[in-house]
Amino acid sequence: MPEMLTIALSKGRILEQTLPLLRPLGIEPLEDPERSRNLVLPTTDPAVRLIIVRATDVPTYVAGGGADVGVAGKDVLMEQGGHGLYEPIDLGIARCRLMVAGHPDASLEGRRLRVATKFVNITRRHFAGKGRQVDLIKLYGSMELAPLVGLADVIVDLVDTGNTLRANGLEPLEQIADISSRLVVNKASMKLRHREIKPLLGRIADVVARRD
Ligand code: PRT
Ligand code: MG
Repeated sequence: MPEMLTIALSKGRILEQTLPLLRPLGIEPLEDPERSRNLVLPTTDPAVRLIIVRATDVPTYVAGGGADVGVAGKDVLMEQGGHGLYEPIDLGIARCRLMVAGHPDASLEGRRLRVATKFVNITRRHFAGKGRQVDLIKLYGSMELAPLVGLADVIVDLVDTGNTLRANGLEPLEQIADISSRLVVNKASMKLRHREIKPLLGRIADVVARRD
């Protein structure tokens, strides 16, 4: 039997929105991934299995050969650098925007800004590009809290509906990037397993194109 093709996905919106792209290819998990405790899930295609990892770990698994293919947010790829990966398809799923946000009266000009975020690399680059030095405050979640309690002047976070910001009295101040999820491919797999991966990419690209 040829080696299994392994696809790395994360629970939540990426899994939810990727499964409909794989279904037309005859790839469906044999058990409910959101409920199963198994981290390796066989699919209806005996040559394909899914592995379930943290969203921020998808690039690491794929670059390191733990998976041949994966789905990762562009935010994660921008933050981590996307080294050792091909990024051939914009899947157009899990869309959102990466924004600077703060109190409506927060000024981005003037004195040195304190910026709370989990995206420290993106944030440093963004402000450096505007010739601004900022004090970065690395957080792992609940960024919206930081300006409320005076820990930071502004935050850099993902925004979809804007409800989370509004609920905390914050608003978007500046857009950094449009975000969607990308199909990423291990570089060695692309070469060595070209005969399996090339058609898979083609069929996924077709499903994505038919949706727009
Ligand atoms: O949640 P966990 O800590 O396990 O990991 P994760 O947050 O990295 O994973 P997940 O599944 O939440 O996000 C995976 C990917 O989905 C991200 O890397 C983005 O590319 C994409 N995505 C799309 C989003 C959102 N939309 C989004 N709205 N990721 C997070 N959010 C959060 C945002 O951080 C904020 O807390 O939702 C909140 C804002 O939403 P609105 O609708 O209130 O504006
Ligand atoms: Mg999350």
